[in-house]
Amino acid sequence: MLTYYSDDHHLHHGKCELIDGQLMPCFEKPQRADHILARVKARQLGEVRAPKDFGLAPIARIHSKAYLEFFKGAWARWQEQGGKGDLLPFTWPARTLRRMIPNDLHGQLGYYSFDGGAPITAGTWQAAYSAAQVALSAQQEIAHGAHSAFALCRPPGHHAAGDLMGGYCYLNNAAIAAQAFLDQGRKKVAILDVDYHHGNGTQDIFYQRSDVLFASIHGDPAEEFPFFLGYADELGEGAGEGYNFNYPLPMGSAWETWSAALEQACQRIADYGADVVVVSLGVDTYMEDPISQFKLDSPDYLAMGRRIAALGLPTLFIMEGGYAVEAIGVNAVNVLEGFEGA
Ligand code: OKP
Ligand code: ZN
Repeated sequence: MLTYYSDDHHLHHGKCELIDGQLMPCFEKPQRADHILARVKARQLGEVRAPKDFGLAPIARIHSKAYLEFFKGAWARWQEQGGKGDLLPFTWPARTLRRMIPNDLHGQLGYYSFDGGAPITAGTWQAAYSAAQVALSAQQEIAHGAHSAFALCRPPGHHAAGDLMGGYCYLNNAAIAAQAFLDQGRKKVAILDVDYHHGNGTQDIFYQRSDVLFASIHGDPAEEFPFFLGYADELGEGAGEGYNFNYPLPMGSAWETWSAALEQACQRIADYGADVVVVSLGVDTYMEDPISQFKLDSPDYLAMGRRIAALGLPTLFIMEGGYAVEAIGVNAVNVLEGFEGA
Protein backbone atom coordinates (compact mmCIF):
# COMPACT_ATOMS: atom_id res chain seq x y z
CA MET A 1 0.00 0.00 0.00
CA LEU A 2 1.25 3.50 -0.82
CA THR A 3 1.78 6.00 1.99
CA TYR A 4 1.46 9.74 1.52
CA TYR A 5 3.42 11.88 3.94
CA SER A 6 4.69 15.46 4.23
CA ASP A 7 7.50 16.67 6.50
CA ASP A 8 5.48 19.87 6.94
CA HIS A 9 3.83 18.36 10.03
CA HIS A 10 7.00 19.36 11.94
CA LEU A 11 5.92 22.98 11.48
CA HIS A 12 3.14 22.35 14.00
CA HIS A 13 4.45 21.86 17.50
CA GLY A 14 2.22 23.21 20.26
CA LYS A 15 3.80 23.87 23.63
CA CYS A 16 1.24 22.83 26.21
CA GLU A 17 -2.30 21.75 26.91
CA LEU A 18 -4.40 21.98 30.04
CA ILE A 19 -5.06 18.50 31.38
CA ASP A 20 -6.27 17.53 34.86
CA GLY A 21 -5.66 21.07 36.10
CA GLN A 22 -2.06 21.19 34.93
CA LEU A 23 -0.26 22.57 31.91
CA MET A 24 1.38 19.58 30.27
CA PRO A 25 3.53 19.30 27.14
CA CYS A 26 1.21 18.61 24.17
CA PHE A 27 0.51 14.93 23.64
CA GLU A 28 -0.10 15.60 19.97
CA LYS A 29 3.55 16.03 18.97
CA PRO A 30 5.71 15.60 15.85
CA GLN A 31 7.38 12.37 17.03
CA ARG A 32 4.03 10.65 16.56
CA ALA A 33 4.18 10.88 12.78
CA ASP A 34 7.95 10.27 12.75
CA HIS A 35 7.47 6.92 14.50
CA ILE A 36 4.70 5.87 12.14
CA LEU A 37 6.80 6.79 9.12
CA ALA A 38 9.76 4.82 10.51
CA ARG A 39 7.55 1.75 10.96
CA VAL A 40 6.09 2.07 7.44
CA LYS A 41 9.65 1.98 6.12
CA ALA A 42 10.88 -0.77 8.46
CA ARG A 43 8.01 -3.05 7.41
CA GLN A 44 8.37 -2.09 3.74
CA LEU A 45 4.67 -1.40 3.54
CA GLY A 46 5.18 0.29 0.18
CA GLU A 47 6.45 3.47 -1.39
CA VAL A 48 6.25 6.73 0.59
CA ARG A 49 5.29 9.71 -1.56
CA ALA A 50 5.07 13.46 -1.01
CA PRO A 51 1.61 14.92 -1.57
CA LYS A 52 0.51 16.86 -4.63
CA ASP A 53 -1.07 20.27 -4.08
CA PHE A 54 -4.78 20.34 -4.86
CA GLY A 55 -5.16 23.87 -3.54
CA LEU A 56 -7.84 25.27 -1.23
CA ALA A 57 -10.93 24.37 -3.27
CA PRO A 58 -11.38 20.79 -1.94
CA ILE A 59 -10.79 22.04 1.62
CA ALA A 60 -13.38 24.78 1.11
CA ARG A 61 -15.97 22.08 0.23
CA ILE A 62 -15.94 21.22 3.96
CA HIS A 63 -14.75 24.33 5.82
CA SER A 64 -16.33 27.78 5.57
CA LYS A 65 -14.46 30.57 3.83
CA ALA A 66 -14.59 32.72 6.97
CA TYR A 67 -13.10 29.92 9.09
CA LEU A 68 -10.30 29.26 6.61
CA GLU A 69 -9.44 32.94 6.36
CA PHE A 70 -9.42 33.28 10.13
CA PHE A 71 -7.24 30.20 10.63
CA LYS A 72 -4.81 31.14 7.86
CA GLY A 73 -4.34 34.70 9.15
CA ALA A 74 -4.53 34.16 12.92
CA TRP A 75 -0.81 33.73 13.62
CA ALA A 76 0.18 36.92 11.72
CA ARG A 77 -2.46 38.89 13.64
CA TRP A 78 -1.10 37.51 16.90
CA GLN A 79 2.44 38.55 15.91
CA GLU A 80 1.25 42.05 15.02
CA GLN A 81 -0.06 42.31 18.58
CA GLY A 82 3.31 41.21 19.93
CA GLY A 83 1.94 37.83 20.97
CA LYS A 84 4.52 35.60 22.60
CA GLY A 85 3.29 32.07 23.24
CA ASP A 86 0.98 29.77 21.28
CA LEU A 87 -2.36 31.24 20.30
CA LEU A 88 -4.95 29.57 22.55
CA PRO A 89 -8.64 30.40 23.08
CA PHE A 90 -10.02 31.06 26.55
CA THR A 91 -13.65 32.17 26.08
CA TRP A 92 -16.39 30.39 24.12
CA PRO A 93 -19.96 31.37 23.17
CA ALA A 94 -21.46 28.80 25.55
CA ARG A 95 -25.19 28.40 26.23
CA THR A 96 -26.12 31.73 27.83
CA LEU A 97 -23.96 33.84 25.52
CA ARG A 98 -24.52 35.20 22.03
CA ARG A 99 -22.98 33.69 18.93
CA MET A 100 -21.25 36.92 17.94
CA ILE A 101 -18.17 37.16 15.78
CA PRO A 102 -16.28 39.83 17.74
CA ASN A 103 -13.49 41.93 16.23
CA ASP A 104 -10.84 40.84 18.68
CA LEU A 105 -8.48 37.99 17.79
CA HIS A 106 -9.19 36.01 20.97
CA GLY A 107 -12.91 36.67 20.61
CA GLN A 108 -12.81 35.23 17.10
CA LEU A 109 -10.62 32.36 18.30
CA GLY A 110 -13.32 31.46 20.83
CA TYR A 111 -15.96 31.68 18.11
CA TYR A 112 -14.06 29.32 15.79
CA SER A 113 -13.13 26.69 18.41
CA PHE A 114 -14.85 24.40 20.89
CA ASP A 115 -12.01 23.75 23.33
CA GLY A 116 -8.53 24.89 24.30
CA GLY A 117 -6.85 21.82 22.85
CA ALA A 118 -5.91 23.20 19.44
CA PRO A 119 -3.07 25.72 19.79
CA ILE A 120 -2.13 27.80 16.76
CA THR A 121 1.63 28.18 16.30
CA ALA A 122 3.69 29.80 13.53
CA GLY A 123 3.46 26.73 11.30
CA THR A 124 0.05 25.31 12.22
CA TRP A 125 -1.76 26.51 9.10
CA GLN A 126 0.93 25.13 6.77
CA ALA A 127 1.04 21.80 8.63
CA ALA A 128 -2.74 21.41 8.59
CA TYR A 129 -2.95 22.48 4.94
CA SER A 130 -0.30 19.91 3.99
CA ALA A 131 -2.07 17.20 6.02
CA ALA A 132 -5.22 17.88 3.98
CA GLN A 133 -3.15 17.59 0.78
CA VAL A 134 -1.76 14.27 2.08
CA ALA A 135 -5.34 13.03 2.53
CA LEU A 136 -6.34 14.28 -0.93
CA SER A 137 -3.29 12.69 -2.56
CA ALA A 138 -4.06 9.31 -1.01
CA GLN A 139 -7.70 9.77 -2.05
CA GLN A 140 -6.54 10.34 -5.65
CA GLU A 141 -4.60 7.10 -5.51
CA ILE A 142 -7.83 5.21 -4.83
CA ALA A 143 -9.77 7.29 -7.35
CA HIS A 144 -7.23 6.06 -9.91
CA GLY A 145 -7.82 2.43 -9.03
CA ALA A 146 -5.74 1.49 -6.00
CA HIS A 147 -7.54 -0.77 -3.51
CA SER A 148 -6.06 1.05 -0.51
CA ALA A 149 -3.82 3.94 0.49
CA PHE A 150 -2.49 5.42 3.72
CA ALA A 151 -2.57 9.15 4.45
CA LEU A 152 -0.10 9.76 7.26
CA CYS A 153 -1.81 12.97 8.36
CA ARG A 154 -0.69 15.18 11.22
CA PRO A 155 -2.27 17.19 12.79
CA PRO A 156 -5.36 14.94 12.97
CA GLY A 157 -8.77 16.10 11.78
CA HIS A 158 -11.84 14.26 13.05
CA HIS A 159 -12.80 16.75 15.79
CA ALA A 160 -12.78 19.71 13.37
CA ALA A 161 -16.22 20.76 12.08
CA GLY A 162 -17.06 23.15 9.25
CA ASP A 163 -16.03 26.23 11.21
CA LEU A 164 -14.60 24.87 14.48
CA MET A 165 -11.18 23.71 15.58
CA GLY A 166 -10.59 21.69 18.75
CA GLY A 167 -9.25 18.44 20.16
CA TYR A 168 -5.88 18.83 18.38
CA CYS A 169 -7.74 19.19 15.03
CA TYR A 170 -8.01 22.09 12.52
CA LEU A 171 -8.97 20.71 9.10
CA ASN A 172 -11.05 17.54 8.83
CA ASN A 173 -8.84 15.41 6.58
CA ALA A 174 -11.27 12.48 6.44
CA ALA A 175 -14.25 14.69 5.56
CA ILE A 176 -12.25 16.53 2.89
CA ALA A 177 -11.25 13.21 1.31
CA ALA A 178 -14.81 11.81 1.52
CA GLN A 179 -16.20 14.91 -0.19
CA ALA A 180 -13.55 14.62 -2.91
CA PHE A 181 -14.77 11.08 -3.69
CA LEU A 182 -18.33 12.39 -4.05
CA ASP A 183 -17.26 15.36 -6.17
CA GLN A 184 -15.50 12.94 -8.50
CA GLY A 185 -18.62 10.86 -9.00
CA ARG A 186 -18.77 8.24 -6.25
CA LYS A 187 -22.26 8.07 -4.77
CA LYS A 188 -21.84 6.55 -1.29
CA VAL A 189 -18.91 6.97 1.06
CA ALA A 190 -18.69 5.29 4.48
CA ILE A 191 -16.47 6.80 7.15
CA LEU A 192 -15.44 4.34 9.86
CA ASP A 193 -13.92 6.18 12.82
CA VAL A 194 -11.93 3.82 15.06
CA ASP A 195 -10.14 6.53 17.07
CA TYR A 196 -10.71 6.31 20.85
CA HIS A 197 -12.50 9.67 20.79
CA HIS A 198 -15.78 10.36 19.05
CA GLY A 199 -15.29 12.11 15.70
CA ASN A 200 -17.66 14.94 16.52
CA GLY A 201 -16.47 17.11 13.64
CA THR A 202 -17.01 14.44 11.01
CA GLN A 203 -20.41 13.53 12.43
CA ASP A 204 -21.52 17.15 12.42
CA ILE A 205 -20.36 17.79 8.85
CA PHE A 206 -22.38 14.90 7.41
CA TYR A 207 -25.24 14.66 9.96
CA GLN A 208 -27.97 15.76 7.53
CA ARG A 209 -26.69 13.86 4.51
CA SER A 210 -27.22 10.36 3.17
CA ASP A 211 -24.26 10.30 0.76
CA VAL A 212 -21.86 9.79 3.67
CA LEU A 213 -22.51 7.17 6.34
CA PHE A 214 -20.62 7.83 9.55
CA ALA A 215 -19.90 5.04 12.06
CA SER A 216 -17.76 5.67 15.14
CA ILE A 217 -16.54 3.41 17.96
CA HIS A 218 -15.30 5.39 20.96
CA GLY A 219 -15.15 6.01 24.69
CA ASP A 220 -18.61 6.83 26.04
CA PRO A 221 -18.92 10.63 25.84
CA ALA A 222 -20.77 10.59 29.17
CA GLU A 223 -17.32 9.85 30.62
CA GLU A 224 -14.89 11.02 27.96
CA PHE A 225 -13.89 13.85 25.62
CA PRO A 226 -15.58 15.36 23.59
CA PHE A 227 -18.46 14.86 26.10
CA PHE A 228 -21.11 16.75 24.11
CA LEU A 229 -21.53 14.49 21.08
CA GLY A 230 -21.14 10.81 20.24
CA TYR A 231 -24.12 9.20 22.01
CA ALA A 232 -25.88 6.15 20.61
CA ASP A 233 -29.16 8.00 19.98
CA GLU A 234 -27.56 10.32 17.41
CA LEU A 235 -28.79 8.67 14.22
CA GLY A 236 -28.70 11.56 11.76
CA GLU A 237 -31.25 14.20 10.87
CA GLY A 238 -33.50 14.97 7.89
CA ALA A 239 -32.08 13.32 4.78
CA GLY A 240 -29.26 12.03 6.99
CA GLU A 241 -31.54 10.07 9.32
CA GLY A 242 -30.32 6.49 9.52
CA TYR A 243 -26.84 7.31 8.25
CA ASN A 244 -25.08 8.00 11.54
CA PHE A 245 -24.10 5.29 14.00
CA ASN A 246 -22.29 5.70 17.29
CA TYR A 247 -20.91 2.86 19.38
CA PRO A 248 -19.97 4.40 22.74
CA LEU A 249 -18.17 1.85 24.91
CA PRO A 250 -17.34 1.80 28.63
CA MET A 251 -13.94 2.82 29.96
CA GLY A 252 -11.67 -0.21 30.13
CA SER A 253 -13.13 -1.93 27.06
CA ALA A 254 -10.79 -4.50 25.50
CA TRP A 255 -10.81 -6.28 22.13
CA GLU A 256 -13.77 -8.56 22.86
CA THR A 257 -16.12 -5.63 23.48
CA TRP A 258 -14.48 -3.39 20.89
CA SER A 259 -14.56 -5.97 18.11
CA ALA A 260 -18.27 -6.65 18.70
CA ALA A 261 -18.91 -2.95 18.00
CA LEU A 262 -16.68 -3.13 14.92
CA GLU A 263 -18.78 -6.05 13.70
CA GLN A 264 -21.95 -3.96 13.99
CA ALA A 265 -20.35 -0.94 12.33
CA CYS A 266 -19.10 -3.08 9.44
CA GLN A 267 -22.55 -4.61 9.05
CA ARG A 268 -24.04 -1.11 8.71
CA ILE A 269 -21.42 -0.19 6.11
CA ALA A 270 -22.10 -3.38 4.14
CA ASP A 271 -25.90 -2.81 4.29
CA TYR A 272 -25.39 0.77 3.10
CA GLY A 273 -23.69 -0.43 -0.07
CA ALA A 274 -20.75 1.96 0.20
CA ASP A 275 -18.56 2.52 -2.88
CA VAL A 276 -15.56 3.32 -0.75
CA VAL A 277 -14.52 3.38 2.91
CA VAL A 278 -12.56 6.13 4.63
CA VAL A 279 -11.08 4.96 7.94
CA SER A 280 -10.32 7.59 10.57
CA LEU A 281 -7.44 5.60 11.98
CA GLY A 282 -6.68 6.47 15.59
CA VAL A 283 -4.71 4.01 17.68
CA ASP A 284 -5.32 5.70 21.01
CA THR A 285 -7.46 2.65 21.85
CA TYR A 286 -4.13 1.06 22.86
CA MET A 287 -3.86 -0.22 26.45
CA GLU A 288 -0.87 2.01 27.21
CA ASP A 289 -2.18 5.20 25.66
CA PRO A 290 -1.51 8.00 28.17
CA ILE A 291 -4.84 9.86 27.71
CA SER A 292 -7.26 7.02 26.86
CA GLN A 293 -9.02 4.20 28.66
CA PHE A 294 -9.42 1.26 26.28
CA LYS A 295 -7.33 -1.89 26.47
CA LEU A 296 -6.49 -2.95 22.94
CA ASP A 297 -3.14 -4.72 22.48
CA SER A 298 -0.84 -4.53 19.48
CA PRO A 299 -1.97 -7.82 17.81
CA ASP A 300 -5.58 -6.60 17.99
CA TYR A 301 -4.73 -4.01 15.35
CA LEU A 302 -3.90 -6.80 12.88
CA ALA A 303 -7.36 -8.27 13.48
CA MET A 304 -8.89 -4.81 13.07
CA GLY A 305 -7.25 -4.48 9.65
CA ARG A 306 -8.43 -7.93 8.62
CA ARG A 307 -12.06 -7.17 9.54
CA ILE A 308 -11.98 -3.91 7.61
CA ALA A 309 -10.49 -5.73 4.60
CA ALA A 310 -13.35 -8.26 4.73
CA LEU A 311 -15.71 -5.47 3.62
CA GLY A 312 -14.03 -5.92 0.25
CA LEU A 313 -14.14 -2.20 -0.52
CA PRO A 314 -11.51 0.33 -1.63
CA THR A 315 -10.22 1.77 1.62
CA LEU A 316 -8.51 5.04 2.44
CA PHE A 317 -6.78 5.09 5.83
CA ILE A 318 -6.38 8.55 7.37
CA MET A 319 -4.25 8.92 10.50
CA GLU A 320 -5.95 10.45 13.51
CA GLY A 321 -4.91 9.98 17.19
CA GLY A 322 -2.59 7.74 19.21
CA TYR A 323 -0.32 9.08 21.94
CA ALA A 324 1.70 6.11 23.19
CA VAL A 325 4.53 7.25 20.94
CA GLU A 326 6.76 4.18 21.34
CA ALA A 327 3.98 1.87 20.13
CA ILE A 328 2.15 4.12 17.68
CA GLY A 329 4.11 2.93 14.65
CA VAL A 330 3.58 -0.75 15.36
CA ASN A 331 -0.11 -0.30 16.12
CA ALA A 332 -0.96 1.90 13.14
CA VAL A 333 1.00 -0.19 10.64
CA ASN A 334 -0.46 -3.40 12.12
CA VAL A 335 -3.89 -2.23 10.95
CA LEU A 336 -2.52 -1.70 7.44
CA GLU A 337 -0.67 -5.03 7.42
CA GLY A 338 -3.74 -6.81 8.74
CA PHE A 339 -5.73 -5.22 5.92
CA GLU A 340 -3.23 -6.44 3.36
CA GLY A 341 -3.39 -9.95 4.79
CA ALA A 342 0.14 -9.97 6.14
C1 OKP B 1 -7.73 13.94 19.68
B1 OKP B 1 -7.92 12.65 18.86
C2 OKP B 1 -8.38 17.76 28.54
C3 OKP B 1 -7.93 16.68 27.61
C4 OKP B 1 -8.60 16.83 26.29
C5 OKP B 1 -8.40 16.13 24.04
C6 OKP B 1 -8.22 14.87 23.31
C7 OKP B 1 -8.18 15.07 21.83
C8 OKP B 1 -7.99 13.77 21.13
N1 OKP B 1 -7.76 18.99 28.25
N2 OKP B 1 -8.07 15.92 25.41
O1 OKP B 1 -9.24 12.18 18.85
O2 OKP B 1 -7.06 11.58 19.25
ZN1 ZN C 1 -8.43 10.26 19.76
